[in-house]
Amino acid sequence: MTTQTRSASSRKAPATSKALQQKILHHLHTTQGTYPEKASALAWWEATAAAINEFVMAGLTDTQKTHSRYDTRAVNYLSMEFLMGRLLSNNLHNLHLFETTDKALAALGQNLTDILEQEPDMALGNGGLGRLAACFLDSLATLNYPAVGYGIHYEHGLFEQHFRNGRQIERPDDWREYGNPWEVCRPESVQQIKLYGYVETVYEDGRARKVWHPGRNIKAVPWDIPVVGYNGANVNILRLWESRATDFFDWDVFNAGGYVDAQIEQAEAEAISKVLYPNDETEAGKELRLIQQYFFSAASLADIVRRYQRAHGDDWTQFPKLVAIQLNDTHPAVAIPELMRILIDDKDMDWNHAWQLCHQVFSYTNHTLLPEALEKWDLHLFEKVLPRHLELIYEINHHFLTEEVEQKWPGDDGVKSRLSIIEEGARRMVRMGHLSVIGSHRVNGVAEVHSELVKSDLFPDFHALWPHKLTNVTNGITPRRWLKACNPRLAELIDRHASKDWPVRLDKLQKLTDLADDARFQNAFMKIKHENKEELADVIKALTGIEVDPGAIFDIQIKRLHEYKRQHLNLLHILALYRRLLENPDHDMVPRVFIFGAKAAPGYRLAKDIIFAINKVADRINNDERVGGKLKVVMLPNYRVSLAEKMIPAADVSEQISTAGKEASGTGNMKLALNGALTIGTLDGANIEIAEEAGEDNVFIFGLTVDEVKALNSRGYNPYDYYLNDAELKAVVDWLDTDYFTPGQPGALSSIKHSLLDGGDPFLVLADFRSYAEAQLKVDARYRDRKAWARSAIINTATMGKFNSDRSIQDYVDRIWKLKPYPRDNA
Ligand code: CR6
Repeated sequence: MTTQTRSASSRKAPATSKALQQKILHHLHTTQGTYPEKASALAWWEATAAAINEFVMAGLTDTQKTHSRYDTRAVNYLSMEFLMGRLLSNNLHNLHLFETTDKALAALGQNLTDILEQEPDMALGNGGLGRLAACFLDSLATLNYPAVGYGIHYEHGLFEQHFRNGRQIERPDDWREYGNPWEVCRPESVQQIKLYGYVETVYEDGRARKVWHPGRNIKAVPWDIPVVGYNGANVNILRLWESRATDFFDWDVFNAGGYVDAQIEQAEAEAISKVLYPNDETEAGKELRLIQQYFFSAASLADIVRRYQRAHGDDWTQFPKLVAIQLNDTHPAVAIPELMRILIDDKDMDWNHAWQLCHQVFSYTNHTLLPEALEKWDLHLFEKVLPRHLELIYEINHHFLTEEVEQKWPGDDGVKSRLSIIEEGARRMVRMGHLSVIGSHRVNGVAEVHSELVKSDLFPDFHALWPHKLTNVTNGITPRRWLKACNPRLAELIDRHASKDWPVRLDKLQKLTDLADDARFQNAFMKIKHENKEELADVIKALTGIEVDPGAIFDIQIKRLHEYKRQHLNLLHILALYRRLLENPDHDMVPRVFIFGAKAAPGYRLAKDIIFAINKVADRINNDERVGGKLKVVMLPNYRVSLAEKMIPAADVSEQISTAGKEASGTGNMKLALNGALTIGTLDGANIEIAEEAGEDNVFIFGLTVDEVKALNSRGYNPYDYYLNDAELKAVVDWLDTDYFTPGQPGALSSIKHSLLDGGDPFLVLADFRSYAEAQLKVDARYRDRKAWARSAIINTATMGKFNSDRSIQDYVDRIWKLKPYPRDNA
């Protein structure tokens, strides 16, 4: 057996369009119970998905057989979020069935593009962290690494966003209201999950044993979503757990007239997987959230242990050789004490042996330095929900502090209290980050600068204690979804000018740098960008009624709405441009369309106010004749993966303007640059590495650096210093206080001004404003030189090879997971 990724030429020939046509018709008849003249677009989508599923399932069973034949080491990727988006188009591309299906449907009088639009996004995540998990699954399958994604089968994914009078309104997302053709329920792998109750110490054979008497039992039902690798590679699974009431509910209560109580119990059990918490980067601290975390971690571990024991029984020697478990942020950190509980309480293992196994299998990825996102649980809440786990955490902590910390820093109580899993204070807290670091053999950050800050600022004592534990794996994105599938014209141009295997060897795009000055190639490249902009203009018109000119610069900021991401910095600059145009209608600027997409956490007031402000400013500017079409502002509603796929190929400018030190990595920055957008950004997260790859000439860097931010903050930052010394800045900030953008409602936008001045401007918006505005002038100047712009755009596409998520996965494999690839038999 070879351990290489299969090349394009060695894969089996895909189906003919005739054969596919038959399959689709067959499913239209037999699974949809309808016929072509009558079928709705949704039925066509279902039938097409069912036809493609035949190939998917064949790949899945072959992969599973291969894994069990070779008893493979696998990574289990535990994540509360998987932002998968739509699957049909992706599966068609990865199976090389896109054109064939297009033809097959055309012969049936259907249009594939319209049919693809029927699929609801699988939005089981908030943003970057969840989308990263989805890209990683794509790469793991493509590289033939044995892997299982484990998460939660949320009934409602991230809320649907609507605007009412410019304000964000949330509506529940119902992605599987009418079923979902990709998922397979696996009743044979159901798990029972315990919660609440108390712990009893029983003495047996002169030994004390702990017995947890749970107060509740919940059933965890697994749903498998196949993850199709590119080029007929492996098909792995994403296993999502749904919560249900257990079967052993109390029939006596039920019969005694407790019908309603029984129903309530059922509703409570089902609440666990009911809804995704819509907070990006903030910890909710709610009991239900802790239960969600435990629920899916415990179900996943039980499944991992079951799979292991099926082959190895009670021989635990192979466990760390076959099992790697990655904690995607601290959300599944409770898996660490849960594995200890299984090994010690259920499998009768001694502490040291159990801890050794634990430590060998777990590793943890940190995705943020923001204090509000570093999870801590109130100790009493934790004890109520997971009494046995709290005991185990105390014991882990005791061993750690008395053995490791005391050894290194004898008698130092300061360092002990800093490193303790338990935070002492008015309310005692369990620090999940500490637990994750202590229980893992490797901890990584997600971009170079972020990983350095994890070492120096977040976990300096841990770094001193274990200098080799902390490492970096820079994030990546799958070029299959984020170039091949979403930007077919550019993909085709690259096929012709670089090499055809770029979707698995993204570094081969480098060849395009040779063509960066070639006038014909430049024209072809820019023509594609223009066509993509025309398509996005149609989408904008359809969604908002706003007409935009594809000849203008399309300047795009897409990401969650957060103060640290500074959409309001972008907004202040838009106001400055508007003001310049009002003061001088002949003001010379390249026409620009600022396009936003962003959801705000429903409870995040200021973020919602910023959305409102963008919408109100957009209303005013877009309807002001005086700007002469030079300026347009668009906020697209309900930003999500499938909308990103339409926006990214059409971007000229990519806004990556977070306060330095705040954005751990960013991954939208990579997608936009790969599709030929020029970044305007701070030296933050992966922007730094993007600038290194593309060259500083091909990006527009501005603003304070991480060190300058630190220095300014320690000197004492006063936003008034900037506000009072920059007339234009002062004017636009003050503008927010008038009713110019909200006629009849003065003060409707004042919260933004307030946060920037009396609120202390925690993200240094005013400090970076001037440097940002100057960088924007450079963007304008570069765009006037069409050749120079085209050159930079091409170089951006050409140099993004590093950000292939295949490279990230290979880094994880080399540094952390130590997996071997196993191409499936029969492929
Ligand atoms: N919000 C980071 O903020 C990073 C992703 C994936 C984030 C972002 O910079 O690219 O993770 N962090 O690593 C968290 O979700 C905690 C994010 O998506």
